[in-house]
Parts: sequence; structure tokens; C-alpha cells
Amino acid sequence: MNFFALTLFPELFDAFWAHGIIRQALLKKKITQSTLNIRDFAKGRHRTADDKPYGGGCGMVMKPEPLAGAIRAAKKMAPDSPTILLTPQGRLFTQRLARELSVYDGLILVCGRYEGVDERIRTDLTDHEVSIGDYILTGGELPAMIVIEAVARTLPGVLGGSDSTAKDSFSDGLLEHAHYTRPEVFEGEAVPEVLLSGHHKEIEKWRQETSLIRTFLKRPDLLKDRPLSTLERQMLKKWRSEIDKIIYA
Ligand code: 4G4
Repeated sequence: MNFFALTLFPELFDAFWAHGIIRQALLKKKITQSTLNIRDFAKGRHRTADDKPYGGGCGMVMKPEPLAGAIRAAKKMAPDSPTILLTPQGRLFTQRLARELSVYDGLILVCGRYEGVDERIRTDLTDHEVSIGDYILTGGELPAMIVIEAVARTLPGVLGGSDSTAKDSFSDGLLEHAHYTRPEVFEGEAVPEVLLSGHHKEIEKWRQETSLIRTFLKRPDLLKDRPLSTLERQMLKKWRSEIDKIIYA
């Protein structure tokens, strides 16, 4: 997949492209990146990219012409890639949306600054608006990196282990089971015995059960929009009877 980041602060992406799984994915040619400086599409001696809001008020707005120039330059390189504006008013970004976006050949990510972008850029030149959560940030750069990383991780061959995405939290609608590594006892706390037993069937069952129970305890909303398997029903009933024993003791 080809990622295009359109920003007034391209240096913010330098460390992002240069490290970790994104760097590996670039080296393996699973993804490409072009970071376009919106200021390069601004005219005049000062290459101004912002201006005062019509109607008055405080703060500045990103001028449409440099943004349009940058978006059109990216579209020329990737005509079939949707343009995504990162904005608090967008569709909430989830693992589901990451998988939906992963079908495209590329993504053009528009990072706003100041009070936001001229409305005509939003209506005429963007295909999707995405928000990473209900909070305000100074710019769309961090949201763009989050979208890029989450989408890249879903692409075949980007993560080390072949099925490591399939086992992730959310891919089956549940939170991940607990993880342990050496030492066997840390500050008086031992690793659950089953994990040292070597009984792969038992270990798998324990993981499924902890996954289900912690989802119920920490994120019960996730269980609401997901059907339960027969085994999961059984596990929840077992825990209910354990709780009942305590209540009615
Ligand atoms: C576009 C419009 C995204 C971009 C307005 C961007 C939070 C998110 C921005 C703005 C962002 C998010 C200045 C509010 C840049 N903040 N939640 N800021 N603002 O995904």
C-alpha cells in the first residue's frame, strides 16, 4: 500500500518512517510513503499556508490553494487512492475501519493545523473524514500516523508471525489474554501453572477463558455486538455460578 502524508510539518514523520514495523514494511516493499510539504504548494514570497477566518474570530484557517495543490499532486501519483481528512468530526477510527481502508491501493492523508481547513477542501477534495477519538489535537499528524500504522499492520507480510494479526485483540472482538515471560516468579508473583504445564490444549482454553472474562470485566460493550460461541456461553455460565456461590454463601 502507498501512503501519502500531506502536512505542514513533514519532519514529524521522519522518525515514524525510520523505525519499527513501518521501517521494516518500507524495506520489504510492503508499503511506500511520500510525505508532501503543503507549504511547497503555497504561492508568494512567504509561502503562506494559513489566513484569517471570514466572519472574524480568533485563530487561523488553512488556506485552500496550497492544500488543493498538495492533494492534486498526490492524486496524480495515486488516482485510485481515497483522500482522508483527519478531523475530530470524522468517523471514529477502529480496527474495523483499519481493515476497511486496507483494501485500497493507497491512502492520501491530509493533516490539518491551526483551527482546521477551509470547508471547501473538506467538501470538494476529501472522500472520508476520520477521527482517532473524542479529543482535540494541534494537528492531524499524530492521527495520520496512527491510521497508517494500524492499516499497515493489517497488510499481509507486514507483521513477523504469519497469524499474529489474527490473534490480536479486536480481530475476534475480544481483548487479548494475559502474557507472561521469565522469570517464573517476579516479586513474589508466580506465572499461572497451566502455562508451564506444556498442555497446549489446556493453555489455549485458559487463554480463551481469560480473554473472555477480561473483556466482560473491562469492556462489556464489546460483548454486546458479538455473538457468543457455545464454549464461550459455557465459560460465562461457569463464572456466573462461581459468583453466585459467593453471593449466596
Ligand atoms: C482538521 C480540523 C484530528 C484537523 C480541525 C485532528 C484531533 C483529531 C484539525 C483540527 C485534530 C482527531 C485543530 C481541531 C487538527 N485533532 N481526534 N486537530 N483541529 O482525530
